[in-house]
Amino acid sequence: MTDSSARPPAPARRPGPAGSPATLVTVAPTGAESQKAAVPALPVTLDELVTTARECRASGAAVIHVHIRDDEARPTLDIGRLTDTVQALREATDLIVQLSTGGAVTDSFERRLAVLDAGPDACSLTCGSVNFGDEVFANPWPFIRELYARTQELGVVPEFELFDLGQVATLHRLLADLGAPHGGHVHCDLVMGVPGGMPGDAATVTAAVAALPAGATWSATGVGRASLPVMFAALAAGGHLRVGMEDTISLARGRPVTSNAELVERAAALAELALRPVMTPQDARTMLGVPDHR
Ligand code: KMH
Ligand code: ZN
Repeated sequence: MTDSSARPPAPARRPGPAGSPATLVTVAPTGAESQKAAVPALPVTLDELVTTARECRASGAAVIHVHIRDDEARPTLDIGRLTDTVQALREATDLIVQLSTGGAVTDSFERRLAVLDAGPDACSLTCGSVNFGDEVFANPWPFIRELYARTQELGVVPEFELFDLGQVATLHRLLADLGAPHGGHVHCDLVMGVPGGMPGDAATVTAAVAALPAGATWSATGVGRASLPVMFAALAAGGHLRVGMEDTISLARGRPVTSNAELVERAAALAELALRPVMTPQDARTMLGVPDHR
């Protein structure tokens, strides 16, 4: 038997998005790092991507974060392919289509800027450079500023990707310098557990969230074995979730992911258990300030 009068007071809750406790699930199905030969379930063709998008929508995703591949399954930022991909995903689903402007570590700034010409609903926008395994994912201030200004001109809603706490400081600088994003709402994604970036644990989720701009919403993604700790911490702290084979290719030791939908289903089940069921793409559009272009 417990003495409820002896319990400490419940911690103050951060206000939920638009008064809703629902959970936004973003799927990042492909990324630029895994090889198709090593990870056969990775969607790399347009058909595979569209099938994945449909399955993930049915499993609870509201946003798709898109990297594409060429005919040899290598990462590409070919503008024609990106444009076709945006159209195909819009025709097949009502997901919010978010193109990666991060690309692969080898992509030029020019090609990364040109991604916006494919006309997506949204894009990722990383707020600083970070060691990325043995490589560097380069995002110097002038590039960040130019990319952000271009999202404002073209009416693309950015999601601010944050790989460490220094990048949160850069996000504040960006907003102070150039003002609010298209759509008027700041939404961030904490990318945790990249070798060279912030660790994927509950203490770091708490520290990063405390540093975000007032009124911002956020999701979190844990790379590799950080996936589950970050997911539990994000759900507990009122955040949203990004999952997918860009970040996670094993469900557990010796259990490779067999489809992106499997990861979305797991995220949706945990969100349901946390009494924060998944939100629809329509509700996500309202929260993020993303108009429906379809
Ligand atoms: N592939 C990484 C180098 C993004 O999509 O904006 C960068 C990345 C971030 O995946
Ligand atoms: Zn990405």
